[in-house]
Amino acid sequence: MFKFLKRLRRDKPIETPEVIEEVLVAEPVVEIAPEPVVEEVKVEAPKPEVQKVEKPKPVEKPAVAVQEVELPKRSLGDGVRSLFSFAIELDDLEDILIRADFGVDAALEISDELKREANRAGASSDAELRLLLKDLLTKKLTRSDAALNLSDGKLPYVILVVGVNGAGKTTTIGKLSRWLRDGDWNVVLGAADTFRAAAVEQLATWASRADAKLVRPEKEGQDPASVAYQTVELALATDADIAIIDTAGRLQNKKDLMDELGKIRRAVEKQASIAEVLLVIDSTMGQNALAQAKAFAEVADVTGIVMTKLDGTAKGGILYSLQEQLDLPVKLVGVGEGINDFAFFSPEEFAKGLVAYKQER
Ligand SMILES: Nc1nc2c(ncn2[C@@H]2O[C@H](COP(=O)(O)OP(=O)(O)OP(=O)(O)O)[C@@H](O)[C@H]2O)c(=O)[nH]1
Ligand SMILES: [Mg+2]
Repeated sequence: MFKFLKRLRRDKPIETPEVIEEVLVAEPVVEIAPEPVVEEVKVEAPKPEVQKVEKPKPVEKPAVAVQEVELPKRSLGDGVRSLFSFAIELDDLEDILIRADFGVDAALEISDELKREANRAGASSDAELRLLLKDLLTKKLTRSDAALNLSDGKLPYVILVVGVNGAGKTTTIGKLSRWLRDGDWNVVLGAADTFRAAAVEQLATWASRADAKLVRPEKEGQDPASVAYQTVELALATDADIAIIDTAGRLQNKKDLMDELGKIRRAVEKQASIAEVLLVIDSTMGQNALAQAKAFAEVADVTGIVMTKLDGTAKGGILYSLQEQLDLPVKLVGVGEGINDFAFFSPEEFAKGLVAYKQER
């Protein structure tokens, strides 16, 4: 399980000791005062003369005390549909993987590797092949950068959530917020999808279900960047651990998208750094998902992928293609519409689901 750092709450006892392995107070951060900046100002007439001006030293912020926590366990459960309702045949494997959207090259590579492994291990029964395939997929899907970047202690962590219409951004934000609240994180949400009143209301509903604070636009069509700014402002003012910003999915073209996300990013960065830009992808979109993801990855400095609706597709291989072709980690997955239908991406659980591997086989 991943370990994260959130703000140490001094005002109340820690209520869920089972998820908190140890409480650490961060080493006091030694902030090195910058060298005084010297500005040269030219004074005109009569003789040119140089005057030295010292800028005031920036006020040093006290280090935030943080504690190391795990987040409550959520599992993919039965959310991943198996590719094999029948015995695995090595000769059919490549076709099955192609049909499940693994992509032609990956399908060939995986099926060749499985054949070699099976030969080497003398494996031929269905149970043996399932185990080997599960292990092979797990190995290929495992990356060292799959954890959310919530560990550098630079609070509040700011997460931008991007993706096309209907991908599942708002739903994912609701699920993620609830999960963080369950781990006693303080969460602020920003409704930067400002052009549809319904979008704001949808996020408001999730905010109340998740017990998160919400920053809404003061009027319809307010500049999304100003909502993002106010969201971070509220997070700072209320000592929140995390600010999550919902963005619009329906921009006309790449340039509009780039401009809007760029503005939001700059507004956030006036007060905090951006911990994650999560790209939400609907896994039922098949190969279209790949094209969308590439377009977003080009303009949005994406740091991780959220694959939603894995429960609604028998083509889970799209996750594999995306991770491979974009060289970006899948960090979170959605496996239903409910508030708990959501998990960190676990390559092993995912591979088990695809292969219908059960321990007791
Ligand atoms: N089955 C299933 N449905 C999901 C999942 N995630 C989201 N949905 C559904 O997908 C639909 C769209 O989700 P939203 O969260 O509104 O998507 P969005 O990206 O915010 O859409 P816009 O605000 O229009 O850009 C809703 O009906 C959700 O309930 C999932 O993991 N599984
Ligand atoms: Mg939305």
